[in-house]
Amino acid sequence: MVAIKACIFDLDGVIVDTARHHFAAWKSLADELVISFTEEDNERLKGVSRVDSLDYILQKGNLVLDSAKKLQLMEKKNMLYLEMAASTAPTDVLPGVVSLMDEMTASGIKIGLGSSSKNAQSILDKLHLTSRFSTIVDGNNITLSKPDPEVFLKAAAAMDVAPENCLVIEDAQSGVEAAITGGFYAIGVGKGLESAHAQLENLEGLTIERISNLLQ
Ligand code: B16
Ligand code: MG
Repeated sequence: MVAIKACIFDLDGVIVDTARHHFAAWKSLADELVISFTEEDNERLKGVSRVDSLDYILQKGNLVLDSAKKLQLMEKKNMLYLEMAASTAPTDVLPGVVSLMDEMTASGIKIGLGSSSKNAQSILDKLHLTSRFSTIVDGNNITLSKPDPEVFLKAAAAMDVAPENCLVIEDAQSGVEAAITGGFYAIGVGKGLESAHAQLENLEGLTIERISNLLQ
């Protein structure tokens, strides 16, 4: 029997579908730079930091830019993203998230956030979810982005729970890899996340009992 004492949620793509805004913003920037940017590229960038995402796109286009220009492009991408995410509201929380959090809190399972995004706090505020978290670790608190496990290790340490007693819920290949490397249980949401302990299409109807069965 797996003893889960804490659950670390990824943000973009797990709690809310802001992943589509990240894609649209990077796509618009890549179009401007005349670099092709596909859904497949986007899959690889999920969970990856802003700077690493830009480096990936520039490398794809064989484009070398100085750090001032790169900073300018990252600011532009973030402005686009923030414009698109501005209307994010509690009704955008993905199905199944709130009921799972309610059940976990009632059962004494701590809830943490492990996101690469520097915008995580403002998105959680827009969703009215901030008070549900025992700890929030995001792109502002880490030096290495997923697939490095730093973000999850910091969240687990803040909740005083060992990785082997902690579940990570992720939609990104980089995030699942980070969780597995860090010694966590991982549930992947979406496709192509075979290295997770279990894969689900979405969180609708997910309960603690079902999680226990999935992780057996
Ligand atoms: P920002 P997550 C990640 O969030 C996104 O999946 C990824 O697309 C984005 O590049 C990264 O955050 C950085 O976001 O530019 O807002 O700092 O999935 O780890 O919650
Ligand atoms: Mg994600």
